[in-house]
Amino acid sequence: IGVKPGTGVFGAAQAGTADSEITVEQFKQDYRNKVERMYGDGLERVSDLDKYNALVSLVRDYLAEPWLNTKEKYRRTGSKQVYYFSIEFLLGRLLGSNLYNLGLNEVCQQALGELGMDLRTLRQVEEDPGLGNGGLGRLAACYLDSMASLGLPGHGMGMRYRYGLFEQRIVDGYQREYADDWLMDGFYWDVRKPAEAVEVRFGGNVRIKSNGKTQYIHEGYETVLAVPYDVPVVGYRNGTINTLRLWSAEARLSEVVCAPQGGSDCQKAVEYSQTVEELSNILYPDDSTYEGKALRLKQQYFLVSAGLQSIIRNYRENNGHLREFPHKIAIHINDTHPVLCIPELLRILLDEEQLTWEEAWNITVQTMSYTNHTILPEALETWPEDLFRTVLPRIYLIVRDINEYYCRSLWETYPGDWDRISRMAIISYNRIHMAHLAIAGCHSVNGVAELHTDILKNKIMKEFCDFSPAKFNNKTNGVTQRRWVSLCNPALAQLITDTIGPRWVEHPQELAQLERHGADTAFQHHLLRVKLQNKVALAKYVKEKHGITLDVNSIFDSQIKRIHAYKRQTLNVLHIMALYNRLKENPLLDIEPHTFIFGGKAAVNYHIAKNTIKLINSLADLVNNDKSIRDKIKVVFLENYNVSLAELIIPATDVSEQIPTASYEASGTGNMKFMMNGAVTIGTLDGANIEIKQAVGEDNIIVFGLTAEEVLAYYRGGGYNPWEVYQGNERLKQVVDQLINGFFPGAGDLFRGHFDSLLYQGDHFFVLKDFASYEAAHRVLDERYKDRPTWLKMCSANIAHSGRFSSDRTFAEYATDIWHIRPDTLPFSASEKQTR
Ligand code: GPU
Repeated sequence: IGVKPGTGVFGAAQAGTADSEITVEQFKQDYRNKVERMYGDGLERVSDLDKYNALVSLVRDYLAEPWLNTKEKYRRTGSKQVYYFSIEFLLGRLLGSNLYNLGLNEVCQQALGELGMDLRTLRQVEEDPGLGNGGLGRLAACYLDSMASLGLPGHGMGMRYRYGLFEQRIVDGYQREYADDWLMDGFYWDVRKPAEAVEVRFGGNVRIKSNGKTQYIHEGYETVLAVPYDVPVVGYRNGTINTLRLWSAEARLSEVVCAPQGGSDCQKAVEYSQTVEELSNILYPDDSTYEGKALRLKQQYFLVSAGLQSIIRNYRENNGHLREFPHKIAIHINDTHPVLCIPELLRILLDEEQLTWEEAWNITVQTMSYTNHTILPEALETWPEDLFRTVLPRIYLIVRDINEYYCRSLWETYPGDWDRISRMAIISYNRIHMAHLAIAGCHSVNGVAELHTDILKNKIMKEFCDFSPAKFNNKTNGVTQRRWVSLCNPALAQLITDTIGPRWVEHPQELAQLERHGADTAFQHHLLRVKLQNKVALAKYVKEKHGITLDVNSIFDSQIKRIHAYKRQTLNVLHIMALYNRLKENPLLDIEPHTFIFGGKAAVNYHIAKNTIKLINSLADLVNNDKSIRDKIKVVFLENYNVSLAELIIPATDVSEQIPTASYEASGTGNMKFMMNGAVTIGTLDGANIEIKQAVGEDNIIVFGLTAEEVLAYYRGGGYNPWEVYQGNERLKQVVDQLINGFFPGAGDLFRGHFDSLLYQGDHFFVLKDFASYEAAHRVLDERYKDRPTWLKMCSANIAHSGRFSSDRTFAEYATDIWHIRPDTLPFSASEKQTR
């Protein structure tokens, strides 16, 4: 099959479509025509935005045929379809990744070059669709890429928020939030499908009608129109184009305007449409916490109901009885946010299909699977029963029935054990426990890294696991090497391909071949050059955006992620302060120059996290302007961290900071992206860090700090005494005191909250406890860095062993273990794929 790099082939004979090739000449012509037809003007006279839009539109034209063919093929073969429901999809920019996956990157680059344009510039015109907060949303996006690239019939169901995650600006060191108006200039990737809109019902009441058979009549409800927008999800050079369906809330205005007798009531109609559209207006900007707001519950039901109705409508068009449903459809619930899929499917099967409870329940459980992403108690969603009943009266009754059914089955195993049953119940103390609902209603429950799954099984969900051990399993997260190496670090991708050939892009486990080259001087030399080039690019950005000059020969040490107490940005800060103090005491101190890079957003109401941002910026001001330390250290906080910024920072980083309090970070995925780009991790034994250590071996990662077991043992014993640690470590005492003693000019009592949490509130996240060990780990790191050949060997080992952290691996595991998609129902068998 003619997949020749550089010729722009996006054909897919293996998927049964015609092979088609776009030459540079063809591309140029198509593009000129496109611009002229869209804007009625010549290429020379339109803006960059117009050029970008025209390019997207052209790419859309090119992928129309394989998109249609993929849909037809799924219909024809009747293969089982997977729907991944997620309240967040953090896609990042799509132009680059779509061109790359279509195999059109080089053609497009060359064609635009010949037209006097630059693809990179146009790629930067694109707004980041920020339809997610962080790890959970980005994971969903990586999975979409892998499903399509593996040729799996897997689709996304999500929300088309009018405003994405807020834009962060730093004003005087503080975070300020601005609306993310990402749709302002239009979004040309998706297709609005008004004909496929469905109605979602809220409020009202349920009347029970009994004539032989009980019927539930939902009345007096309010209807919201759910309109789908389909985004193509392009597989890597395999002709597969899956669909991400994003739902938007709209009002049926015509009905309102016409309703009142004696003239229209436009004012009311407008108000009404605003309240309806509020539903899909904003993404809740919280990470790993939830706010019990009615609007959020409505959003969750809106997504679930719209998504399920459209799946069932489509199923009915192509299949027979709903009894076969679990053989044809798998529904995956990404954390508890879409867990109402369970009662909603039951509602359809019971009320609309008139199935018996047993039948409906079995179909539901066989169809549904659930991933848990955190053990943080504040993230485990529960809803007040009253609110739930008011907003979703019919669903409430169904959840009550599920609760009764589940509790009865618990009773059979644990007769008389009321305590246990009330702890495990779905409804207890007037609250509805969404995780319990998920466990009861799914055939599979998985954690996202081995340690995390162990903690679920042995602690957080122990009683559920004792009751139904077969449901519980682990699926360690992964990230797509296409976006996170090929696209964001093309120089590294080229070096890898030059060294071991191109197969690693589709078979990332082949990266292991790099191991042999790790000690090779020529390879090391190239690796160093690639890193330097990426550092230069980042330094250029930092200079332009923040006016700070970075030393590209310094160690780039990055901690980029949401700001959260458990992720311990504060530990990083205290260590930098201590380093700074040492330099002040001894300006001749022989240390490697360091650049400490931070980025991340804090939830809008998370005050201490917002103050951590101010703390980092205060430290940056102090350090960067102190001539006496002769630029040995620099600190930068990069504003508005998002997917695109990550694509710039990660390839330029030497040291990856993964330092959460052990047991708290379910997996982490940034750790994997850094590793693939040859950064060395300094980290705690938490989440996937543990598996990274297993993969690279202990010489190629620097670990420190308490283990999860130790942390949990301290909690059982009522915590630890931070004062002892503080009194016993001079350097640590100094930096902790500096939080409040005027060290930061003009800060006054700003950082008193941090100080108090460390000393007076028991240092819940063991920052002081882990400090000495963290400092020691940093010294080891510096030693290794000084010995450049050793360091470069460590970097290569990280790249070489990153294959198992590809989301392709994760997804193949989900497909076989959870969704039971057999290889023979795949569009092409594993062996065929090998021989392509
Ligand atoms: N995570 Br719950 C989020 O990003 N947001 C959430 O609301 C919840 C979890 C993260 C975990 O914190 C992180 O450890 C994990 O790697 C990621 O989900 C994907 O599983």
